[in-house]
Amino acid sequence: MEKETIKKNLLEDAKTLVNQEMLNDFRVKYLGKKGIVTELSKEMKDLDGEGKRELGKTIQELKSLVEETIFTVGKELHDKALKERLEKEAIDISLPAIPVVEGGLHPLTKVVEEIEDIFVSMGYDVVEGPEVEEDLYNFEKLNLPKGHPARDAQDSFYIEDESILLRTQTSPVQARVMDANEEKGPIRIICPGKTYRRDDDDATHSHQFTQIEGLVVDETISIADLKGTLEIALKKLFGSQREIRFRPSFFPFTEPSLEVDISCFKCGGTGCSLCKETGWIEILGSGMVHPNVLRNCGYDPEKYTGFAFGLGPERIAMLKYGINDIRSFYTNDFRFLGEFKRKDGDR
Ligand code: 2NL
Repeated sequence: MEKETIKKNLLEDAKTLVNQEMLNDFRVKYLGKKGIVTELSKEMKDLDGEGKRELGKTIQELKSLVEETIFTVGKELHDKALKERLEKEAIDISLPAIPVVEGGLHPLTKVVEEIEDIFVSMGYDVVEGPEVEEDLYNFEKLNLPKGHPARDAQDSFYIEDESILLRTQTSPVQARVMDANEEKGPIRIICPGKTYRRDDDDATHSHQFTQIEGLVVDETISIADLKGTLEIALKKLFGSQREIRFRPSFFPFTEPSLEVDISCFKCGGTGCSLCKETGWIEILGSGMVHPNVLRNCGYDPEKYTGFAFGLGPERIAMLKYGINDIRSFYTNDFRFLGEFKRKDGDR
């Protein structure tokens, strides 16, 4: 075949290629074993000199044409297929989204973490301890010997016999820290956790509740440290405008003991339903660690003094969020728990 005709046909063929299969046939037709260009090269052996060089050039030109066509058309086909696939698989952003059920922190967790953060910022360690406790740590070491009238208010759940029980307060954790401290050196801790008392549940009582207690022990701790620390902590927790009031009280493990009130954060102290028209809200109990407690835990009360305090996160959360039934914290009603998602700029 005349080489000009071959070239003309080749270019005509190139225009008709619309899929990979045709592209393949096209390659075979020209460059295959019995392809047109292959056949043409067989004529080389009958030529010499100028003729050979000219045919060689022609063959090279035809080969390049076939290869370029395959490359260009191949790329076009690939791009077209990709474009079609992308269009077909495109996401319809006008469709309504599938709602994501987002969890949130439990209101008690929020209160506990907020208080932990305040005390950690003042250099306290957070310490946890066992919920199944020995009478020794839950009562004895805390100046509550057997037969002490204050034990009546802290009836517990007993394991096997009365010497092992569910802790009625978090103080045993602090007694354990003091006991275990070999150097009998300074202590600055906050102990949050679950506690248990044998109570009949109602709107304000729960047989299981949460407590946070704090303890500071060192050589020069005075009641001024107690007052200053609690004033700073409570202002951080309830706002710098709050006033703090200390009233004398009694706890078996502290002497003297102080009840701590803040000016009502709802009415500012003028009197309302939240503060029962008193202008004050009772927040925590505190005191100077009783010398017997220090001694029972291996600290010399002549050398060391300390202060301690305890508060109930349920009460704080109820006041803060206007919750009127303590049982709401434990019944896991999603409608209740959902109220606490993403509020007051929390995590
Ligand atoms: C309250 C009162 C209080 C303590 C807890 C404590 C612990 C040790 C030694 C001395 Cl190891 N005291 N804890 C002291 C005073 C009050 O809790 O009303 N809690 C809800």
